[in-house]
Amino acid sequence: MERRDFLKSLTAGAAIASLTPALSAVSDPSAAPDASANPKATPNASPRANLTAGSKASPKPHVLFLMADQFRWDCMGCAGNRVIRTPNLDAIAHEGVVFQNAYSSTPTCTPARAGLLTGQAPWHHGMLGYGAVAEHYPVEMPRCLREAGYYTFGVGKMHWFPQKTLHGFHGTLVDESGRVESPGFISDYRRWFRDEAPGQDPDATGIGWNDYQAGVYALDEKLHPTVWTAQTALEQIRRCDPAVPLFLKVSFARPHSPYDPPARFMNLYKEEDMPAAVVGDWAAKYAPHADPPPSDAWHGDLGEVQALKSRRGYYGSVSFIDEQIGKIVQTLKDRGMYDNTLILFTSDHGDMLGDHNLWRKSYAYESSAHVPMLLRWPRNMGMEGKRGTALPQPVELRDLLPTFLDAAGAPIPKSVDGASLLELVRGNTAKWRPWIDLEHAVCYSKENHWNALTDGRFKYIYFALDGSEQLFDLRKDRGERRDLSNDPAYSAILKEWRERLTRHLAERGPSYVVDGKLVKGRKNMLYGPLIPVDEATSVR
Ligand SMILES: [Ca+2]
Repeated sequence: MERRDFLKSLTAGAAIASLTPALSAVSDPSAAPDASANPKATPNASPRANLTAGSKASPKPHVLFLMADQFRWDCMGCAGNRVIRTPNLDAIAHEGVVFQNAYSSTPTCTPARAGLLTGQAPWHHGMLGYGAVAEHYPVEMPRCLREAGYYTFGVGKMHWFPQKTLHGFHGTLVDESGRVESPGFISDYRRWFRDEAPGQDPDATGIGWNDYQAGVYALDEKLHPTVWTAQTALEQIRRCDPAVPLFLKVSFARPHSPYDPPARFMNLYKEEDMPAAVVGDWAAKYAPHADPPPSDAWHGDLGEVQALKSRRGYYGSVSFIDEQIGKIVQTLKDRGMYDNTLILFTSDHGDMLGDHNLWRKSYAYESSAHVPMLLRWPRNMGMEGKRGTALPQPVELRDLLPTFLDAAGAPIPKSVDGASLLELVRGNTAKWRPWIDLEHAVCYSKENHWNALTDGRFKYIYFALDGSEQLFDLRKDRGERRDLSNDPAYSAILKEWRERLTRHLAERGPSYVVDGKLVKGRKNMLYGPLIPVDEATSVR
């Protein structure tokens, strides 16, 4: 199968059952917003907003922000993948749009989440690689929605520091995948697990947080963090006041490893049906590995069979999340809120899964930096003719905050670099950015330190250590099998993109650009000068 045959994707929508909107809002006087989704869990909550129930329907659309961690752009039926089963994500695409060229500018967890929080480009929010998200930014997504009159709640993986930071949410219930980075921190999921399954080990499956191995979840699936995240979210929907606009962020910690779906999802797939890893004509240098390879290897040709095994567990994890997203959407319908809800689905980055002999993320390549992006808007916004279509413009995580504020009818702060995706749905494409910037500070190895640009047609990558370059023609070669940087037929295109990157980086000064040329061998910079400094803790 040509799994990257993306442009034909939305014909898959023909198989999707039509979604009948609920016509009347349910008024439930006992359903006032309540931060405590689970009676056994204590939400990380700041003082409650003064929420006054008015008419039955919220005057502003509810916003459901769905994200998953390390979710590849091509692992959805609506992205043209003929193997994976994602009927609920496909239904969102059928009712909305797929952004065909959506990227995470800095494709690891924390800098990607800084872009989501602030609506800014990496240089402007200040995280150029995998560091710690600042405790406060002048403009933050949950705070902006709260100030726009929303009840704001976050569920699942935030990956913020300190780990109970709210960034303006009225409350959160978090699952931090076992990470303990703040003194005494216990995630709400782990606290719940301890009460729900006393004496059991939440990590009993035995696969690490960055491992390439896959395995069936060892415990009852109702204990799995994917179920906990969805259940906690839908309890918020059941308890909320539909008259008050709701901003609900639901952030799944999977399909990030461990690739540990329950057996019924692992058994949806066979190894022989999995797409093989794609290996470019330039990628042999990443094939060698220690023997045996470390369980969390970032590179290495671990064999065709291992790539298929990893993919089977990953695909099972994706379909498991898809099922749970279906339950969240159904709860919105049951409460009569669906018709008036904007839904956005994305991820912080992808997962190489052995492509180009690489694993995990932080690379400029499609499997790592290209992310899924689906947007479904409420009925009363119109634009019916755009539903079920795909849009080619380059979009990025910085565009989410202005999209939500646009839907809320709230002003977009001047500091925001992103733009509302609804403008593209409206057909206002003339002023959209022609390309998007990507980058990552040193990660795993000093060679993995790069800047890149792409418009979804071409991708240019500049490696800071030695000044080497790569150029890919994504229209002909979405798998990035052939590096064209030394092909004379592409020399003018290469020069054009190099000059674009030079202009883009000029604002950063002589550590990046000297005499109109990109600096080779520049020093690694994890935080830029614009990162907010937390005076209380002197972090950074
Ligand atoms: Ca991540």
